[in-house]
Amino acid sequence: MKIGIVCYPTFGGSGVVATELGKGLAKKGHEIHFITYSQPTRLDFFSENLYYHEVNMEPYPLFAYPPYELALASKMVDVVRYEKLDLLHVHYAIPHASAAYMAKQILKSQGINIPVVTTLHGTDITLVGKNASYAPVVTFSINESDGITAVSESLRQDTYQHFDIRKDIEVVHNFVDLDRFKRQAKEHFRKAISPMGEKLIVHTSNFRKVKRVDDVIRIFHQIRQTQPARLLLVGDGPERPRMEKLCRELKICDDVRFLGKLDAVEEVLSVADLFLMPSEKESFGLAALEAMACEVPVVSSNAGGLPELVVDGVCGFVCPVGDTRQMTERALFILQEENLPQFKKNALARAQEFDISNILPLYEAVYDKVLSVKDLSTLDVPQ
Ligand code: GMT
Repeated sequence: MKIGIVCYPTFGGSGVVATELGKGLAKKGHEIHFITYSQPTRLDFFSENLYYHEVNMEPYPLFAYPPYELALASKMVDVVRYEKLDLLHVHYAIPHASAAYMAKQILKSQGINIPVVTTLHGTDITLVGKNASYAPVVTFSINESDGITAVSESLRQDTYQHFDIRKDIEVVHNFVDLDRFKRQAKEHFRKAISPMGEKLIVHTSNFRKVKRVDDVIRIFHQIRQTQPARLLLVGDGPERPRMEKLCRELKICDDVRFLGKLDAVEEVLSVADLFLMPSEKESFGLAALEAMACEVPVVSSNAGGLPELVVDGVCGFVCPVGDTRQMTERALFILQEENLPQFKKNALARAQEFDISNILPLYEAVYDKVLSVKDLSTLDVPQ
């Protein structure tokens, strides 16, 4: 198949899922065309089946807000037409689903029928999408998609609840490439960070409010009163200055390292004992899955799709959003020497269920389905 993938090329989970999906499909022999405004973060190598088309924006003094959606739709038209794509798969509804709708209509006027699959990732529904500024367009463009997927059952339900959707939404969970995300021997790194054998606790996010990084720091502060530990924070974002201030107030700066945006997050996860994800909203929790693949148990909130990933009491614990006391108790339980090895083993076993090889065929099935409907719609039906 020749597939166009539209996504945000940045560090966010939706971009990661889209890029890894494209890479996985290319390995299986599909021809993948990424259409984005810059090279996706994890697409930094050459492969014969992978193509990249940059969306160009012409600046003009009149444009207080450059019309990205129009440039994107025009690029989609171009790529579908000249690369003869079979379908478009857009990740994150805003503005990708509506740009795809526009491209589809333009192509239709040129006699080309291109099916569109939209994957909903989370905040496009639970936060930004349901805002009145976007909701009518989001509702319309989801309904106009030929296939719709959501990354968890929770997100599927949220979508039906907040929008008037009249089509089936299929759940296709996030996935992980276990060849990349696996525990590596990084003992020298561990020794450097925890010279006295302190337990290593990791959190990865884009430091937005919705991630509740302050809960991470407060949980760590409480853990540290019982258990010697260090906290590694991977990622960056708007909340970081506030978090640095909080560490200073709690006088824990010496035990907290802000590592910034790291590409090789699996190296940090390889030395971790525990991963914290206390998010306010989390449609799936890809970062937690990547941690589990590296044999790191997770203490998370019960937001969104997290309970679909973290099996309570088996590979970690799921606690009410904001209940830092319960999260601390659960974390201390996991970190006990007699419990930790089993939790680590269970974390890996759970992650294996979400291996890319199990999830990719589900997306291929969605593609087959929309293409078979397309084939029927292009048949010449006698009048
Ligand atoms: O979590 C983020 O802030 C990034 C965000 C995104 O849209 O890029 O991630 C969302 O999509 C991921 C991949 O499907 C999910 O694993 C995350 O749970 C989801 N984030 C939220 O719902 C907050």
